[in-house]
Amino acid sequence: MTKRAVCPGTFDPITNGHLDIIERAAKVFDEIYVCVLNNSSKSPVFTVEERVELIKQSTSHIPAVRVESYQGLLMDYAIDVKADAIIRGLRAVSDFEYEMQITSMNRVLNENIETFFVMTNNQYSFLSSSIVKEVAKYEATIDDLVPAPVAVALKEKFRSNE
Ligand code: COD
Repeated sequence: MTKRAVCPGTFDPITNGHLDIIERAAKVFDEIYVCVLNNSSKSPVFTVEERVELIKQSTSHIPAVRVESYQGLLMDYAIDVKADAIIRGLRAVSDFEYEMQITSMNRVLNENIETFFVMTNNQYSFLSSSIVKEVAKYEATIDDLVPAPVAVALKEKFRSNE
């Protein structure tokens, strides 16, 4: 039976840390639905359409991946696409409290869709979209931190904001 997982996030923008989680999830699940959702505590720099496009370009080498966006609850999306699981990444203890909270809430909403955590790859343990944007703003090199299309988009974004 086909096993389908959702990899949800803000992805503002997708980094090599996100990509690593998606690639590793694709080794275990048959289909990965990467979904751009709204995190009400964040103010994204890239539009939803830009984020979806950057994820599509960055994951084109993984046939199991499909990229979408959704305006609403993650659990409603997971139910809509008939997902078996939700995949989240964990970097540090600091991630744990937030992840625990949203996982518990999602379990209240629907206890049949399990959340699985993938531990960060050591080389990406410090990496976040925020830190990448901060560095890119000052025109430092980010080429080893993000997929190539994202590096180009970040340079463009901050150049056009000057
Ligand atoms: N290494 C490993 N994992 C990483 C790394 C890295 N370097 N960087 C990020 N990750 C992981 C994060 O831990 C997370 O699991 C995932 O990648 C996505 O990260 P972000 O930062 O892009 O996305 P978030 O955490 O802002 O996403 C939050 C959601 C948008 C999923 C959440 O707010 C949500 O579900 N929103 C929809 C509304 C909803 O359902 N709300 C109720 C939830 S209870």
